[in-house]
Amino acid sequence: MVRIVVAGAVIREWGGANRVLLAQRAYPPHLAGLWELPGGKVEEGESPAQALERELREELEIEVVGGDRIGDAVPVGDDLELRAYRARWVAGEPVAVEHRALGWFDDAEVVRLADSGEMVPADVGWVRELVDLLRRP
Ligand code: 9L3
Ligand code: MG
Repeated sequence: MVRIVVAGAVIREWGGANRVLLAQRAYPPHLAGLWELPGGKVEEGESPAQALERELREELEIEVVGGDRIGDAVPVGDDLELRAYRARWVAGEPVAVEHRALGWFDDAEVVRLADSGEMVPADVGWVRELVDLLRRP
C-alpha cells in the first residue's frame, strides 16, 4: 500500500519579497542537512489537509489551513507518494521542533538550493511551481 506524505508551502511577504518557509531535515542520515517543505505521513482516518495541519502543528508549532495542491505527486520508492499543498498561516511563529533549522527563502534562493543539491531530491520536483507562486505579486 502506498502511504501519502503531505508537505506544506507557507508563503509570507517579508523584506520586499515573497518567501516560502523551508525546513532543514535532521534525519534520516541520507536526508540530514537538506531543505524541504515541512510535513509528513497521512495517518489512518485523516484527510491530507488534516494531516498537513497536524504535521505543521507538531513540527513547527504553527496553525495553518491546508489549501491548493502545488505541482504533481512525487513517488518515492515503492511505498510513498509525496504531495505538496499551499498552507495558509493562521497563528504562531515557526519553531524548529524536529528540524535542524528553518528559513524563509525567496524565488532565487529556492532555485539556488535546488541547483546546489541542498534540497531534498523529491522536493526539487515542485521548484518550478513554487517559484511561479513566489514571483506572483
Ligand atoms: N519527505 C520528502 N519531502 C518532504 C517531506 C515532508 C517528506 N517535503 C519524505 C522523507 C521521508 C518521508 O517523506 O522519507 C516521510 O517524511 P517524514 O515523516 O520523515 O517527515
Ligand atoms: Mg516530517
